[in-house]
Amino acid sequence: MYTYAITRLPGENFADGITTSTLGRPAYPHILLQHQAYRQALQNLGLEVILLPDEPGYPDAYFVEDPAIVTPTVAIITRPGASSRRGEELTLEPVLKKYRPVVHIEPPGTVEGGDILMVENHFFIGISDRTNQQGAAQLADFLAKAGHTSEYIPVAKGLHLKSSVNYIGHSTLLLTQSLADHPAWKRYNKMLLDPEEEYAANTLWVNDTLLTPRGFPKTLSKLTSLGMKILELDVSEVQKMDGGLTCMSLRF
Ligand code: CIR
Repeated sequence: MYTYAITRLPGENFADGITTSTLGRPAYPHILLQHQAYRQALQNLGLEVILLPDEPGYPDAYFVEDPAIVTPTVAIITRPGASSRRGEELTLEPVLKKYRPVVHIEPPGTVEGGDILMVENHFFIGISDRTNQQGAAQLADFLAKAGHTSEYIPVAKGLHLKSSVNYIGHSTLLLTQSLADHPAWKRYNKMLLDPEEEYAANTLWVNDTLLTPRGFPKTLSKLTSLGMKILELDVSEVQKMDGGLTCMSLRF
């Protein structure tokens, strides 16, 4: 069960962040409403939601999942592979220090939290354009010292590992068909996404409720079959910036 969620307000210039999406330029008033609904959903699930002010120099900084990884015993400040995102951690670190001892990924390592999938005591570390081998090795070392196991997964498609696979509780992973055959998932039940609904891989399991992006009916019906509580959230403006539900909070 999670107790806290750290979030950050999107800034007025959030549309200047990095994106590969062709869905169009997102609108500030809309993302503010979507972010507010997201925070409210987390609060309704019993989390204390900490809201940090926007960071005008860092238009992607509301994707707080990337500059840090929080485990039950330690917070790891990452070193994002996207150089424009280095520095987002400066105002995050003092907040994390209130809850956890803090350690750092050092150059030449790069890691972004979107590549890190925690499944109970085990961590899957995506090796991607944003997370390199040196960063992954440093992270694996920190995790081992904290009593966790980990393994590496190559990310061939999508921005981050969690763009394609997420844990939805009850020993089940929600993942794209292209990732499905990887031997790493053999211990888990697999729910495969329809090829035109791959964005819905970024579904967030919080305190036994699934937060899933609105607009993916096939995924919704598959998730419904699990019998868990499900909440659909509109994240259209977040999707336009290559982000999703997991990216906008650090949960611990
Ligand atoms: C970026 O490209 O870095 C941001 N526009 C999106 C980051 C999304 N974060 C995530 O999936 N964890």
